[in-house]
Amino acid sequence: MSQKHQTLGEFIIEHQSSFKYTSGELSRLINSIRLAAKVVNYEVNKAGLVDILGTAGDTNVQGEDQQKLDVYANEKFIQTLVNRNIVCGIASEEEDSFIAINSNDQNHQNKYIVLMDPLDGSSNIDVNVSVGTIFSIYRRVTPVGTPVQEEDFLQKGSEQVAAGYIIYGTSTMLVYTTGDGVNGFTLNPAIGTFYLSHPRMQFPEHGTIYSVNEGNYIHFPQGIKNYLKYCQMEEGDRPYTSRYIGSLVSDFHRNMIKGGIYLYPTSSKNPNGKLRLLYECNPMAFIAEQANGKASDGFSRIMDITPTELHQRVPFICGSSAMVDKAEDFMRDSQSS
Ligand code: AHM
Ligand code: MG
Repeated sequence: MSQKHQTLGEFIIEHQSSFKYTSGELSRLINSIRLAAKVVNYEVNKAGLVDILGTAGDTNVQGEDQQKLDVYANEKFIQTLVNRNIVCGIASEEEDSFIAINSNDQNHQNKYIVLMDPLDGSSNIDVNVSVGTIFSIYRRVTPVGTPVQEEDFLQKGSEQVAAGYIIYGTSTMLVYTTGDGVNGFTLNPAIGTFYLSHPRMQFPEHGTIYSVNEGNYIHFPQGIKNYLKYCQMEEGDRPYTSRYIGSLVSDFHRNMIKGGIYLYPTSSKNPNGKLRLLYECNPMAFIAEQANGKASDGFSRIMDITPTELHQRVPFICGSSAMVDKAEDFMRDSQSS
C-alpha cells in the first residue's frame, strides 16, 4: 500500500508481520492505545472550556498533587486495556502498585504488560501547554496463565517490545516504535483518524538546542554545569539555543525533529533525578535509539539499567547522539579530575 494518506490502523496491519513475535496481540494492544488516546485527547482539548481543572484531592505515590485530568487519563487507559482483555498487567505512574489482570483465570493467555505515564507534564494543562502520554510494552517473564509478578515489570529497558508517546499539542500525534524505526501519526480531529505524517523519524546526529531546567543549575553535578557552559560558549555552531517546555514529551518531540538534547540531571532537590525509569526514561530511550539518538544517565545506557523498584527515578540525558556523547564526556572528565 502507498504511504500516502495511510492511517494508523492500516499501518499496524501492514507491519504486523515484520514484528519478530508475529501475533495479532501486539497489534490489538496498539489499537487499544490508539482508541484511549483519542478519548483522552478529546478531554484534554476541552480542558480550558469546562471546570475540570485543579487538583483531584489525591496525591500520588511520589507525594505530588494529581490534576483531575491525570486521574481521568489513568482511568481511561486502564479501562480500555482491561475491558478489551488485551494485557495481563499494567503499571502506571499514578498507581502505587501494579495491576494484575484476570489473575485467577488460568485460560488467560495474554503475554504483554504495559507501563505508562498517562498524562506527563500535567502541571502544564492549566496554562494550555502541550502534555503527553508515554507507554512502554514488554512480554511477561513469568508463565502465561499465572498472575503477573513484580519481576514482569522490573525488566531492563532493552527488553521492551514497543514504546511510544501521544503528544496533545497544536496537533495530536501518536509516535511509536516496535523496534523497527519510529513512525509518527497525526490525528485528524474532524474524523478521529490518525494518519502517517512522520515516517521513519530520526534525530539529527548533531543539534543546537539544549533543554534543561536551568533554575536548578546551582544544584547540578559539576559535569553538567561544565557541559551547560560549553553549550553557551561562543565557538563554531555555539552558543546553542535553550528551549525548555517542562513537558518531557514535547521537549523530546521538538528535539527529535530539530536536533537537540534534553537533560534532567541529579540535583540536591532530586538526588536521583526526577524522571521515572520505567514510565518515562525507558520508553523515551527506546524511541530515541530507534530514531538514531541516544539516552544515558550521564555514564551509561538507560536501557541497560536493572530496575529495582517500580517508581525508581534516574538522571536522564537524551537526544542527538553526538550531543549526548559530549555531555557524557563532561560527566566522565569531572569524575576523574
Ligand atoms: P510529571 O510526571 O510529574 O508530570 O513530571 C515529569 C515532568 C516532565 O514532563 C518534565 O520534563 C519535567 O517534569 C519538568 O520538571 P521541572 O518542572 O522540575 O523542570
Ligand atoms: Mg510523568
